[in-house]
Amino acid sequence: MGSLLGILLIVSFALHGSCLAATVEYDASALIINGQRKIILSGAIHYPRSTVEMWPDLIQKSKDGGLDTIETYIFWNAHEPRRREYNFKGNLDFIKFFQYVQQAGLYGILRIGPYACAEWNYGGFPVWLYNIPGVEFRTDNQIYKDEMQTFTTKIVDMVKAAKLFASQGGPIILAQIENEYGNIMGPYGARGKAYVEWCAQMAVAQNIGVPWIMCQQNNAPSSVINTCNGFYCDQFKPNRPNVPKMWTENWSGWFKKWGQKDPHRTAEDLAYAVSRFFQNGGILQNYYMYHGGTNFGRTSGGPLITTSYEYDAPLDEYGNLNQPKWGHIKNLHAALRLGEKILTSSSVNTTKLLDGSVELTTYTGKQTGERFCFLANTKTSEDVEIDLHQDGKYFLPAWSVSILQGCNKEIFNSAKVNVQTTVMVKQQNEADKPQQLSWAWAPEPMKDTMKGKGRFTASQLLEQKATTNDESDYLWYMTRVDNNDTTAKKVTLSVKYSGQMLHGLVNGKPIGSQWGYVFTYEKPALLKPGSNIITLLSATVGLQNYGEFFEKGPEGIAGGPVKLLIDGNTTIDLSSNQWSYKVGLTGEAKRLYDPTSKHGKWSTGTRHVGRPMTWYKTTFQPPSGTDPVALDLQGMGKGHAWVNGNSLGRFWPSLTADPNGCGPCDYRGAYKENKCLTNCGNPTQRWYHVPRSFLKSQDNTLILFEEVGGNPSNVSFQVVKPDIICGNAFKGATLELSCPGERVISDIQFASYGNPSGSCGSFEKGSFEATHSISAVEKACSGKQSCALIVSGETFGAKNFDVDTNRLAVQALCAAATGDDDDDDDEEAEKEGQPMCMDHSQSVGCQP
Ligand SMILES: *[C@@H]1O[C@H](CO)[C@@H](O)[C@H](O)[C@H]1NC(C)=O
Ligand SMILES: *[C@@H]1O[C@H](CO)[C@@H](O)[C@H](O)[C@H]1NC(C)=O
Ligand SMILES: *[C@@H]1O[C@H](CO)[C@@H](O)[C@H](O)[C@H]1NC(C)=O
Ligand SMILES: *[C@@H]1O[C@H](CO)[C@@H](O)[C@H](O)[C@H]1NC(C)=O
Ligand SMILES: CC(=O)N[C@H]1CO[C@H](CO)[C@@H](O)[C@@H]1O
Repeated sequence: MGSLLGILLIVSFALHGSCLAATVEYDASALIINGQRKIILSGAIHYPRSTVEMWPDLIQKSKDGGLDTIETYIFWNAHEPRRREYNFKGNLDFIKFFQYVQQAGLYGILRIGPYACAEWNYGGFPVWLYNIPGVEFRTDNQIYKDEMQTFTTKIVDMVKAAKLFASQGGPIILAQIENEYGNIMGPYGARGKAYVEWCAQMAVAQNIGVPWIMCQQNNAPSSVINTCNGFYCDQFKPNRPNVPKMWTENWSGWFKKWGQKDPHRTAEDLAYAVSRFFQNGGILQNYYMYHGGTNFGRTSGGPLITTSYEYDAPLDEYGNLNQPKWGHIKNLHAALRLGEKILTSSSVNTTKLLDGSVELTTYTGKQTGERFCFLANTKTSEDVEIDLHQDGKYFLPAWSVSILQGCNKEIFNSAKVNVQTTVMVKQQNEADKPQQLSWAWAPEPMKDTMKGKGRFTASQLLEQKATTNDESDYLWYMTRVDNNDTTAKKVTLSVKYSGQMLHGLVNGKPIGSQWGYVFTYEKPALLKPGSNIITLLSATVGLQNYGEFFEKGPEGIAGGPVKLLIDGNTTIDLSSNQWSYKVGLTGEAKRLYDPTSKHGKWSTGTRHVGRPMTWYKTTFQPPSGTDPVALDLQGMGKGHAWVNGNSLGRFWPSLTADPNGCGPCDYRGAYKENKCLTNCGNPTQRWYHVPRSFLKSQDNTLILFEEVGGNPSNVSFQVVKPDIICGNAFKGATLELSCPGERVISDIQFASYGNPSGSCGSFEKGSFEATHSISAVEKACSGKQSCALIVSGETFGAKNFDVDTNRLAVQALCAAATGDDDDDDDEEAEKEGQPMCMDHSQSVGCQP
């Protein structure tokens, strides 16, 4: 950390002219905005993964959570779906997104890329770019560089026109060019190095008046700042002195793939990683993701990324607080802010205590001499008690960091979560009459493809995205095979396949389906005498988004080979047969997903149950109120859903996660994406977000395309609402409880101050408990939207056993704020000064 003491080379990026303009400068220990030395606490929210109507609330909740900056990628393929045809409408209006950021008084980080990765379809690259002859991505290739420059310039010009760079008085303090190229650069050799230099030059020449960053790029040229991405970045060092240590992607959780379990990253471990980063001299950190959201339409990356991109982020897919994570890092942010002045202008001294696994880092303000400390226990299983003599004694749980204000007062510990847990559930809205949806269905017309009739032919097996331009998930491959015998012949159809779902039919009869990524499809079939038609339907589920040369990664049958195996020892290679092709579904071409489409032969009746390649349609009444809406698709197979013509994304509830491998989750020890898994044995994704803005008060239409066969009888619209809330706080902390939405705390099901055990949903009273545990909580909280309690022996009448390890555990319900008489009674009783003693089925005693 000696480099922090080095000469401060200040690089100025101000554009001159505007009086509102802010300068953004930096040195090794601060980002300096208008002369103010700052640490930056940022969160990623990708504008296309929510709706315009959700943005202000998401941004406000980020601000309430203690962030000062919102970061987003720019998604090239969404904005330029066809070359030089741009789309910045609706939730692609990133200018409006940054304007909301500005209105909230926050900074912005603009990651142009234009390669995004981000589990986004094809990493954000347009497929037309791949289909330009001679192009090579992310290397010293003129065609690619020209396109990248054209798009980058377009975005920069739009931002400039809207005056959104800080240098123009706007919120954007940093911009990013390229993205994590350093991870994959090796194989690109000298051309890769030349490309990185070019990226930096091209970016800097845009003259935006704020610094450019390049993440994961050790050789980043000196005109841009190299930053770190990862689960932990505390050991990261920028590639040259005098630049700040910045963490552009701190993975707050992990993404989910079809067929896999739900990953979780604990609040304790996330807070540990962020605390360690600032302990080790970090100055900017960005939660990836702060709100993950939804991969609407066909935007999910691949292979096989789910429609939900919740990411276990501090805000859930629907925009609700993910508690305790949101609140725990909010407390961390508040603690860091208290040290901001000292952290950004200080000398640093790190001391190792106890065999190097306990580290005390002291920041001492250069002018003031004020101190601010981080005390970390990096042991994965051993709690320690540390004596800092005149600065006090501290209990440090394993794998935790304490932040000590003045170096003598603990204001935060990453493993002590003093924040409520909110358990959210999806349920039919109790306020509404149950509704039975009645379904109409229409078969996907397939007479042509069953007979081998396509739109064009080729005597080879074509690569899928090159053929479809990614206008659809679906590509039909069809050919004819003659059986020269006079009897039916048993064969095996073998296809070398690059993914992700392959359906085979012989003479219109299904022979089987198989999914995955790069596998050999082998199914037995029967050839009748004479001419036979082989029909193969390939479906992509998100194009590859990561890796060196990933853009070339073939999709679909791509060269095959496709073979017939006969009698175990004869092989007929069909790869250079005459193949007939059709891109997409007839229903897509006829816009059957659009309720105003006049096409489609819809019928009623139950013959559709289990039928593959079927369109479904129903009308529905949306749930009343303002809670977020989720569509429960249990019973359906795989396909795509639309509400009033708006895509909810792909669905695949028939695919379940491995039943094994879930279990207790220990926050201690380095996080990996296969740690702390849930949802074993359940559908990978059963619920699909229906943003309220997609709904009308009347005449709503839900349309499903079902590819593999399902049963819509259980499909229903539900609301996402709090079930129970739990609070857990140690002595000395303040416990805050609040109910989301327009709800109040209605029923204190459990409250115990002492040594209760268990966790939310299963708390148990310990060997001792303060008598006023329940009554004090009821008095402070019942009937209120939120409440705060100082956790002390005094509050609960427990002066005689008020040991430091005491904690308060509370479990309560949230109820609608109006029309609930019980709550009113509570309030009246409170006014009269009588502590309420209600009969709670799970309460452990109430002795006011
Ligand atoms: C760093 O801290 C140690 C232990 O408190 C102390 O002995 C040492 O003098 C300090 N070094 C500097 C440069 O302040
Ligand atoms: C039938 O005969 C043709 C022409 O000889 C040959 O190309 C084809 O592979 C044969 N079909 C089978 C199934 O053996
Ligand atoms: C291979 O084919 C020949 C001729 O059709 C047949 O006699 C033989 O039994 C086959 N061998 C195996 C292993 O199936
Ligand atoms: C519908 O739900 C009921 C009750 O949970 C269940 O028994 C039935 O199997 C479900 N049907 C389908 C098609 O999922
Ligand atoms: C190197 C790497 O895999 N980076 C990925 C980290 O995770 C984020 C979000 O999941 C991706 O966008 C990065 O590409």
